[in-house]
Amino acid sequence: MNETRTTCPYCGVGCGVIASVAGEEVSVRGDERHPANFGRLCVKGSALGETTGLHGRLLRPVLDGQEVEWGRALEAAGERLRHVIDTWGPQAVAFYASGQLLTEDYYAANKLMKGFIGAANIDTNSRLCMSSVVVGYKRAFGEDVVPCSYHDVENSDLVVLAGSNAAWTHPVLYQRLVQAKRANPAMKVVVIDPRKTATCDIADLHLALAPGSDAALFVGLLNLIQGTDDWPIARVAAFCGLAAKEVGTFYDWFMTAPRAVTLYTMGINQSTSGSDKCNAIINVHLASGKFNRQGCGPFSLTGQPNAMGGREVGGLANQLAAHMGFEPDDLSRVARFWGTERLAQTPGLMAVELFDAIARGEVKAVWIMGTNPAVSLPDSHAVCQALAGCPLVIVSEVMQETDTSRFAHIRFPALGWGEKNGTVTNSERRISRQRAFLPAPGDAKPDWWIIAQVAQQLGFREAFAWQHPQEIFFEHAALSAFENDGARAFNLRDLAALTREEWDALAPYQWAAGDFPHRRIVPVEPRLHEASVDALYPLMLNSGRIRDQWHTMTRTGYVPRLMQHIAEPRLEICSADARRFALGDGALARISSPRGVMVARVHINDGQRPGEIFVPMHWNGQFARQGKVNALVEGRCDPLSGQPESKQTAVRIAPWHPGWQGELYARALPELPPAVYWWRKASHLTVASDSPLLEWVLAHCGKQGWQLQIAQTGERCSVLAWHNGELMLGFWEATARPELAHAFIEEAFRHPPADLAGRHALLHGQRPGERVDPGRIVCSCFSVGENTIREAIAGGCDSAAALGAALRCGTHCGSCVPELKALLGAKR
Ligand SMILES: Nc1nc2c(c(=O)[nH]1)N[C@H]1C(S)=C(S)[C@@H](COP(=O)(O)OP(=O)(O)OC[C@H]3O[C@@H](n4cnc5c(=O)[nH]c(N)nc54)[C@H](O)[C@@H]3O)O[C@H]1N2
Ligand SMILES: Nc1nc2c(c(=O)[nH]1)N[C@H]1C(S)=C(S)[C@@H](COP(=O)(O)OP(=O)(O)OC[C@H]3O[C@@H](n4cnc5c(=O)[nH]c(N)nc54)[C@H](O)[C@@H]3O)O[C@H]1N2
Ligand code: SF4
Ligand SMILES: [Mo]
Repeated sequence: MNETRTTCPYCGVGCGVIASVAGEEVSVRGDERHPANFGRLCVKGSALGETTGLHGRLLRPVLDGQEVEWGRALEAAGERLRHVIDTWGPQAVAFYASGQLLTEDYYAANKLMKGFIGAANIDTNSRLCMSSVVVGYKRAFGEDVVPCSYHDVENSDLVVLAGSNAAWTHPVLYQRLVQAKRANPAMKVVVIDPRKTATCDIADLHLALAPGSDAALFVGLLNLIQGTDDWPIARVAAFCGLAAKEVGTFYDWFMTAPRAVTLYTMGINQSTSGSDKCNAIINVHLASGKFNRQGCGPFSLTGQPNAMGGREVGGLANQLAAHMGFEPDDLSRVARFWGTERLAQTPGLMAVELFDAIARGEVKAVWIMGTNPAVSLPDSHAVCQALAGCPLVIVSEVMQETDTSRFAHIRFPALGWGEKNGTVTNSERRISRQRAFLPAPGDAKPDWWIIAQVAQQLGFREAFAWQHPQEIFFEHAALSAFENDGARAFNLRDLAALTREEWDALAPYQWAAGDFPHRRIVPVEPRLHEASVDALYPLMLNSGRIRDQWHTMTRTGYVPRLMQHIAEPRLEICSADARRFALGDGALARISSPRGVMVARVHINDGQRPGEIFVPMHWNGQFARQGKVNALVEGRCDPLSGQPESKQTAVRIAPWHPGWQGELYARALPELPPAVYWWRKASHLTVASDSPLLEWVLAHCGKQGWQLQIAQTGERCSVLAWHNGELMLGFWEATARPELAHAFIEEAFRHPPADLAGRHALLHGQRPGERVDPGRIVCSCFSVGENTIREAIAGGCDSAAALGAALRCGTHCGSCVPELKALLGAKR
């Protein structure tokens, strides 16, 4: 069996993975030698082997809806881009890239746009994610350099997690923290988040502050450190909606801890004052001296696997390249290095303004690579309209159908994880190799190759003549070192001389952060979010991630194991608000803002503050009808960073009682009539509508000539459709949601029940005999369901460890332990 050391393509922890291929089977395990994870993987990482199949993959170039050869697709892209540039100038072209591209891809895209097309209109989804952080570090240190490493998190006395649900979003780093705290019980953990999240499981203090109020908390702390009194504790507590005592405890701990590290992510960055919040955090570390030594510092965690690589390359519209900006010296240096006379001279359009410019017709051609803006940008109806009206949309994708690729005139099939070859940089500035261990499927090609080919079509031959990603890496490393007398900390001089073999074998490499010679405390005036609730829109909507899904679900949404934990868009709301808005647990609700509407299932959770609800960011048109939260979010941005306020939107909410609810299983899922709401699960669709779907299902089966088995009792009906002894479709519908033995139904599609009794039980959606349905899956690693866990608790298991011993749940990646504890708590 062949084993390949590579890197996980999900979060910014950047875990090392060992992949092995045996026939069609791909299996993965953690790489014990990788310094990010030392062998651990989370649920998503462990399920990587289940994502490498070719289901739904885009395998051929598509031009105006027709599959074509590469030559034709590249020529068309070249001609059409050339036409736009010749007619309207380079400013009419834009690239929208991604922190999930490899460094080599990113470098190629940045060089083509800024260096040769000659405008700086290349922005990326990192604008929605890390751009406030970049402003924060640059203002404080003069350069975008992260001053911490993972071992600082383990070797600290106080770990503050601000706006981070690391237990679900950076799970392996969180598990490292769990272990460190176990080894050193004196270590304290503070979680700052309006919601009580899984991360709070190990918190000694949870500050459930008012949304958007974080800056005051840190400005108050700075006041205390510096002995000034603009923001005394009482003022901070009032601003943040916290008790003065809680604030006081946090300040005490920070002041007395010999070492402290603050981890911060989207609860801080995704804000109209995100840059200031980042500086408010950095300030307390600089002022207290808890900086640039072990166990200390302001540590922004990157979200995507190569968000940091993108920052190194300079792939944002307001950076130039390799930690250089648009100052005259930098412009001259980069122009000489690239050998170009057309280098962009001024910053380009940032994501939200870029799509506004497309809507206004100023940008006439956009090339989207490795991101799904129709889902992930705020105000997604406006984004879709902009794309629908754009004369030239090019999309480089691994998947055939996404909400964004619907608008593409040209689709380029890209290689995906396991097929592509290059480097990524994680949160702690560590460069790791992603290595290919699968053959290129169909006509799919590496992103860098596609970019280089289009560049050649545009006439830029020598500058894009690379034959291998190592050549691009070499150039990138050389640029970082070019005329670098130490003024730029980002310097890969040591890697610029690697041979192809050495680059192939490159072990994880962390670049040095330097000594931070320029340190600045940036004055911050705390501000709240700009979204404001009123009588019409009385609730604040927060959005973010769930444990087992990755962003717009293109890769995780089809993996049954990952769809079990949370299978529908769900709305978390406290019980008082649920009563106030007449919402029952498990019922459906419509959430609306002035921008749009979505439907989600109510999940009552008293870890939500009154007046605030939470909805996952993941669902979209491929997985649900009206399940997309960004349809509601407004495109308000931080003026310095351009990062949108994705975490706060004023909304209203109303129960929706559909007349009918059902579950539809089919070998090939049909397209449903427009009035039906649906949610795609691993194996079937859940449906809801105001009038019954039964007749439509019968007509659909009739058209196929299938044999029908129907049962109707009162308001409940069931349909099985058979063809040549095989089950083709199963449908259950009632006025309330039918309870079914889902695993039994799934089995029946592979092995239909042989006897009559079995078929009868199947028709009623029940398993013959009385085996309990395992219920909602809590532990994805071992597929252990909530009902099974409750049963074990009733049978005497009284701790997470006891449950683990009995059922194995929680014993692999550990991500479900907080939920196990919640179930144990509910019992008591
Ligand atoms: N499972 C999973 N993991 C992921 C990803 C994924 O899609 N799925 N994506 C990756 C990416 S790209 C990113 S950027 C990271 C994001 O990682 P995180 O930032 O940890 O994830 P989020 O869920 O977006 O938001 C974190 C928390 O911010 C809180 N929050 C909201 N408003 C405020 C506020 O005003 N103040 C404070 N203090 N907190 C607030 C939310 O309640 C939420 O719990 O995750 C990475 N890891
Ligand atoms: N409301 C709200 N909105 C948010 C957020 C939030 O918390 N709340 N978070 C924001 C953040 S932090 C982020 S990072 C974004 C993420 O949002 P997106 O970047 O839009 O999400 P992804 O699903 O990761 O999109 C990646 C796309 O690239 C494709 N792809 C995968 N591998 C490759 C490859 O190798 N090459 C190419 N060419 N394509 C590939 C995938 O199929 C997918 O369609 O969402 C942002 N939007
Ligand atoms: S923690 Fe992040 S990098 Fe590590 S296995 Fe999980 S998703 Fe992959
Ligand atoms: Mo992100």
